Amino acid sequence: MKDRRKFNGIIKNNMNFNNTPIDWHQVHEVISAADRIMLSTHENPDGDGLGAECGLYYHLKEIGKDVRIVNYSPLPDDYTFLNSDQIYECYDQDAYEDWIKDVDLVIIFDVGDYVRIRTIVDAIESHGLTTMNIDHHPHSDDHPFTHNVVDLSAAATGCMIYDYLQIARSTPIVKKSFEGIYTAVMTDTGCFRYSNTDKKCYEIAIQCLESGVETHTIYQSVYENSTKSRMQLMGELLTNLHYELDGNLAWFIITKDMMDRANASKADVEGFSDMVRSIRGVEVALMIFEQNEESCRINFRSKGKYSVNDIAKSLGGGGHAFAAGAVVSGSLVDVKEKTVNASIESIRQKMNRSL
Ligand SMILES: [Mn+2]
Repeated sequence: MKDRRKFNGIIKNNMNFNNTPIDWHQVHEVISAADRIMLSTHENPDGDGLGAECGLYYHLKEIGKDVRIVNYSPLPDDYTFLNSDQIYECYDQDAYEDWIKDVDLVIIFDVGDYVRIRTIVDAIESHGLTTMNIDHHPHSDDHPFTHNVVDLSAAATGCMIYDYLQIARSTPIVKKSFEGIYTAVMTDTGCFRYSNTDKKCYEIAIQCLESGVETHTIYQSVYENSTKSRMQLMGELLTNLHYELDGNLAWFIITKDMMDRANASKADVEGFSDMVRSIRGVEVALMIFEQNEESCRINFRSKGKYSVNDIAKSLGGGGHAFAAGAVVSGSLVDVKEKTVNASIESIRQKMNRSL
């Protein structure tokens, strides 16, 4: 692997703003020096990763960079409104080899964990590409990135792109960038409702409106666009909720059979934990989603009284304090027992402590 400190022939100090005040001018220096730039986000991308990509893409395109957005997963249907210029590409090793090998800088958004860009990691490693992580998830100091730019206080990665564009541009941020940034902020704050919603989110929203973004259309595209499969699945899981600890914890299962019966896709499952968390008295919602016979995806949402990323971490995952998840190997029966027990135990301790 080539020396990570080398960048365009110049030895540079690697940046590591690991939740320390970010000097966006340093970030700007690195981005400015790169010609060919690849933007990427985690598998099964959400509005934040996709929106951050879109926000930066239109800026880099405008200033003449050879920029492409290459993701491991295809664009989810809900976000096609961001893709009128066909900016989102889906990675394929053979098709991209030629372009990727000469990439000067890979900027990865909202990834949480490097491995969540899946096989794109192999391309980065095999060509020794320079990487920049821009994220609001926690990362350890021995992270694998050349440059690390983390702000845990940012409500969305999209807010960080807004910060960057403020210093990078002498002209106002263009509407197409703002459409991405608005999508990022709107989705990661649950439409300006979650506890991470701060003054800056509203400031960004005002800027978006002033630049002509049709915020209601973005809302409808993301939130009023449910498939019938999703509704059928929702009906089934709502009649099978389990409550523990006097209703402080609510959990539910989505089996492969349920998915098949509803003819549902992974995207149809998004947001179910948030919905269950909205029940009165429920502090933590837990979803157990059977992926196959060997593993389940689990997802925690907390109202803010009890942290859940420690539970996710103990099961091999991670995330934010109040929104976390993991992929747990084992049959559904095993994962259910392990996960529900660990959750009950952890939340019980936290409830006792707060008495
Ligand atoms: Mn995010």
